[in-house]
Amino acid sequence: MDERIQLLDTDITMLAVDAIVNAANNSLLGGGGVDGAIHRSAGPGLLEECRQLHGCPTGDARITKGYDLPARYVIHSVGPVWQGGRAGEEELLADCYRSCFRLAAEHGLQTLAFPAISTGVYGFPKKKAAAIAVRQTRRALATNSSLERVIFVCFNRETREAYAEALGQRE
Ligand code: AR6
Repeated sequence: MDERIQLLDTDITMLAVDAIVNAANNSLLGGGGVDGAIHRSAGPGLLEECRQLHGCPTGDARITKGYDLPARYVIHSVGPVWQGGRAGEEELLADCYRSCFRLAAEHGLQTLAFPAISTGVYGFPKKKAAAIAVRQTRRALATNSSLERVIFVCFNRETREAYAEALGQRE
């Protein structure tokens, strides 16, 4: 099952996959980090479509077209802000991954790339986040046979190490 999971050190906006996931905020109207990069590369059509969605609750996800991106779709998911771990953050982050995989299944997507949702500005501990991402991905791969490849984009070394550990690899 894990041969369908791949770690890539890259900028997620470069990937020609069926969908890239955006680590968005509740407004879905853009921001910094990966969200800013995705909106910049996709062009103004993305923001226009996002405006029609009227936001998204934490833990949920919405799908749009990819516009000028090489990816066909963008799945916007809103991760929790880390508040110390007692505000349901782990469950909310798991909800993000479940929501993304639900949309991927509904749209018959075969290739999907994730950033490390919540682990930037939102401060979620990288190792805990990677363990949650890997657990939910393994579950989705076990039930969704049309999913051919799930890429975890590692934007920095700590993120790659966290995923490698979660996948049980040694680096
Ligand atoms: N490609 C892949 N990963 C990236 C890229 C990129 N181009 N740029 C950053 N990352 P963050 P969050 C990594 O802060 O913590 C925004 O303002 C980054 O290194 O983008 O969920 C939104 O609008 C980190 O590993 O998202 C929200 O307000 C990961 O992406 C808020 O930030 C997530 O970092 C969301 O915060």
